[in-house]
Amino acid sequence: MTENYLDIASRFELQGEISEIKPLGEGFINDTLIVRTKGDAPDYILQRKNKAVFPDVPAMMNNISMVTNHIKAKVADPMRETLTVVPAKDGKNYYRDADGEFWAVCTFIPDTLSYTQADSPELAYQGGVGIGRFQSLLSDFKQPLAEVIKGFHNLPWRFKQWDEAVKNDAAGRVAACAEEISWIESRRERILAFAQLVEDGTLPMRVTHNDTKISNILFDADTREVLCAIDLDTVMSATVLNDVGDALRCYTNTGAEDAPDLDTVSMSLDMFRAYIDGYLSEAASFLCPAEIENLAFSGIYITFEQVLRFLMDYLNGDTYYKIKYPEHNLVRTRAQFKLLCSMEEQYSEMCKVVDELVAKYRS
Ligand code: ADP
Ligand code: GN1
Ligand code: MG
Repeated sequence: MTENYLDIASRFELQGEISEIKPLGEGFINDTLIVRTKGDAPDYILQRKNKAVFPDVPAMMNNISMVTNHIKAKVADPMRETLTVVPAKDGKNYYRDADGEFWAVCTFIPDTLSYTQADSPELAYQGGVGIGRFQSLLSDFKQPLAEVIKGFHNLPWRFKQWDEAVKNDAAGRVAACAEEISWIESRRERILAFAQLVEDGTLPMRVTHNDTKISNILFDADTREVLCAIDLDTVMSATVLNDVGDALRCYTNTGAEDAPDLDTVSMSLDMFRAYIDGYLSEAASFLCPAEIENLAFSGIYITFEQVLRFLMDYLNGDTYYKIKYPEHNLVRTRAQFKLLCSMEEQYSEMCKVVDELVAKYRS
């Protein structure tokens, strides 16, 4: 066990004696560790929050505390149905070390299943239930939430960053990426037209998760049903379509997000149906017509955004996402683009599926 981790963990109000601290999960942004304790004391999740990505960690932790407290007051099992933030010994919900790094702890929820890829429609259905329920539990949350990452799913803002990245060509990769850059440019107008629905208020702001890939949901190991949404760093006020779109990007992909073999990547309409079915089982009652109308398109716009973000990071010299090898962000870009094309090809079928499912829940 690294001495430093033990020292950091000891700054928090933990029960029990620590037996082990080791890395957990596959996140691209934070460093996540599990803190095991002896005997009956709970285990914990210790995270170094990425301060390059989250410029105001205290505001982010405040968002997480407010939202989890709101959920706890409503659910049957408050220790399992949402995260529990563990305070530092000085009472703050984070600890800042001597190097200026920010750390946070939450209670580890035992007897849960966690996935990096959805492998069955049943799981996709449960994932949809999880995010629909998360939004529904927070539908009466009225306190203002900090914008933890400026313009996170705001496409006009992403295009501003994109234009800068292409102009600056920081890593000298623009010339070699002419084809990939054309994928973005040829869709700019269509995507910005959609973003207008957010700008003009046609799509309402609600409390949303904003990072809904399957690894950010826990499932109950006994029942295999969804338990709760975790990784709440990006909880903000936004359109619910960000959550649906990001989840569709993850759950419907027949391959990995970074599959080098593009033949493995496509959008599964069965997984699409299952996810939307689960989501609407919780959300049909509160969604407005404009949200319903754009459920299918949400997969396209968030997958487009992810192509842009991976490629932009590659052009910037890999400064944002953790990478495992030098061309990783380019491989991710190409795999996500293949998924985007598959969604575009199946768009009319996706719309039909949404219509059928809306009829099921609204009849
Ligand atoms: P990252 O920012 O690294 O993605 P996450 O908060 O998503 O971090 O955690 C990484 C993984 O750790 C999750 O996918 C899940 O498997 C596990 N995990 C995180 N928090 C908990 C928790 N409170 N209880 C049980 N498992 C958890
Ligand atoms: C990041 O933190 P993690 O690994 O759950 C990213 C998401 C991307 C995702 C791509 C704060 O999620 O927006 O969609 O990688 N999170 C942040 O897998 O940028
Ligand atoms: Mg995560």
